[in-house]
Amino acid sequence: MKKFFVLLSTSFLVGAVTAQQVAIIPEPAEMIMPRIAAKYIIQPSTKIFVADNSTAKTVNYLNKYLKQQYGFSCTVQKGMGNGIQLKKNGKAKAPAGNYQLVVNAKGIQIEGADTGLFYGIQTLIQLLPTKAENKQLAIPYINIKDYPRFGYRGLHLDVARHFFDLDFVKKYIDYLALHKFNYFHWHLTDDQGWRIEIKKYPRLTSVGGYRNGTIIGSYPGTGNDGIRTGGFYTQEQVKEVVKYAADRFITVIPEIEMPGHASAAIAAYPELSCFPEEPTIRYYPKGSTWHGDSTGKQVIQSWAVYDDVFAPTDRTFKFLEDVIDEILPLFPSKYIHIGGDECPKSNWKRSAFCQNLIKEKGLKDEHGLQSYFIQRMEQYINGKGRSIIGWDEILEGGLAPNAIVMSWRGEEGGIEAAKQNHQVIMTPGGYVYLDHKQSKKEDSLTIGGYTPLEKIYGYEPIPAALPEDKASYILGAQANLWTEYIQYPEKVEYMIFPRVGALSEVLWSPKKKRDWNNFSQKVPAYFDRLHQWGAHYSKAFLEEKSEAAPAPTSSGK
Ligand code: TNX
Repeated sequence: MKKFFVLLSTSFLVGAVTAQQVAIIPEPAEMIMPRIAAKYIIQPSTKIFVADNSTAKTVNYLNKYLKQQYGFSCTVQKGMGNGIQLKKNGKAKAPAGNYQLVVNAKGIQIEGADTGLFYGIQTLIQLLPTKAENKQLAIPYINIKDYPRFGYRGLHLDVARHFFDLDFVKKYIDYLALHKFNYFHWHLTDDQGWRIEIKKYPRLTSVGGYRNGTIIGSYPGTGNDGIRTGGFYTQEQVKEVVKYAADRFITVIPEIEMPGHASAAIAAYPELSCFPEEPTIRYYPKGSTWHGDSTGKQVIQSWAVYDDVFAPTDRTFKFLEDVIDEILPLFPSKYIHIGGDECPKSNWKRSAFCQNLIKEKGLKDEHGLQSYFIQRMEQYINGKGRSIIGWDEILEGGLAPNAIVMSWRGEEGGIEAAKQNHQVIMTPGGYVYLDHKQSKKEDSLTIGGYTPLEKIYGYEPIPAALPEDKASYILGAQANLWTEYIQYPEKVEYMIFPRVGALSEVLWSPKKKRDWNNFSQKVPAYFDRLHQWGAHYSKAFLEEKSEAAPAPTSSGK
């Protein structure tokens, strides 16, 4: 294979046409174009050649894409020939996901193991014009050798603060696939809603799945919309999503929050609280307006963090273990996210039961109790052959022995965990929180923060402060989309695009290939591509640029 490349690089030159003609995001590791701008045409008569049925998932994906976008698909044939040739490598070479794509007079040849072939198709998709001319798709001769830099390339979606239906979740997964992401972190439970059916505890969704209103505007709000809202996914729907993702080589990681962010579960089963008799309204922010019944335990209608957290009782653990028992068969993922973030300790301080437990177990304090909580759940989940992921607060009071840490409060948690030889996924708020605004003059409400495209593009997942021999503990990074201020799908798209494109390059492309100038030149073509996909996106990148240009003076000079 090496020889092949040497040969090509002598007869083909890296042409000046590269940047103009081709705008692939994420940027491939190696890309060579001939000086002569020849093209191969894909049309309805083009055949897709495969060795056997084992590539069916990927072939079907391509044909569905062609049909959806251009109105035709191609016949699949066994064997070799002039057309689109998928060559499946039996044994995957490292790094997983590598592939080679060649376009020449004979057509398109894509070679790789399973995942690699799929990524090759993703690259091919971005070589296609955004519109077909007479059902013809001309693509430039090219030679690409590509592989991902990081093994974990994640995107998260919070469906608890606002619920998004099955169709949109699938669309979101499609967006991940188009950018060569391989993990979808599904934030399924929080104070404002429980979104996954658990058969043993039906009230989790019948009660915990809905709230009677939502604050209006920025926290603590200027009022309450008084609209009952919510929803949940049935286990059958969850299976559908997991399969949909797997067909796109994406693993779905479910997140079940504990011990904090548990108000929706507590509304359904008050006995999970340290103080089952205390009404939720007692914990509600003074500045936020409540709508409807305020007696007893309720699903929260405002944002932020709540003191009414899970009590670390045997009853709670039994409940959580039962939940996990229903979660595990639905999600084949090796990783199960159990939250662990932002758990206020005030109720544990007030609770005689908790104070006794701290003494009985010889724990230092409430942080020790949080650590005990997470470790006990880790043990249970490890016992079922899975690993836990937790937000970086799980470091406080001692890290669970096999836990993977998601570092969100900056890079420090990640650095600390890696130093303790724990695997880490970087999600630092200042760089990869897609709920932050991307323009200084954002026209819709956001949570705050300012993370323009250039900032996320400049993010480096391996912290400079990390000793070199610990770098391999950084599995990759993930962008998070918290949806307090994101009520509908169009806004989800607007918030993630084009920033997801920038992150995909951070995670996929070799470090030395990361070049802001090159990326920013690709942005207009990326906008066309997003438009083709029917996705909404922010044009802040263009606005900020024009803002940076000198303003004309009144004399016109
Ligand atoms: C912090 S990041 C949270 C979320 C909020 C988010 C808003 C994390 C582990 N917890 O509950 O939605 O900030 O940006």
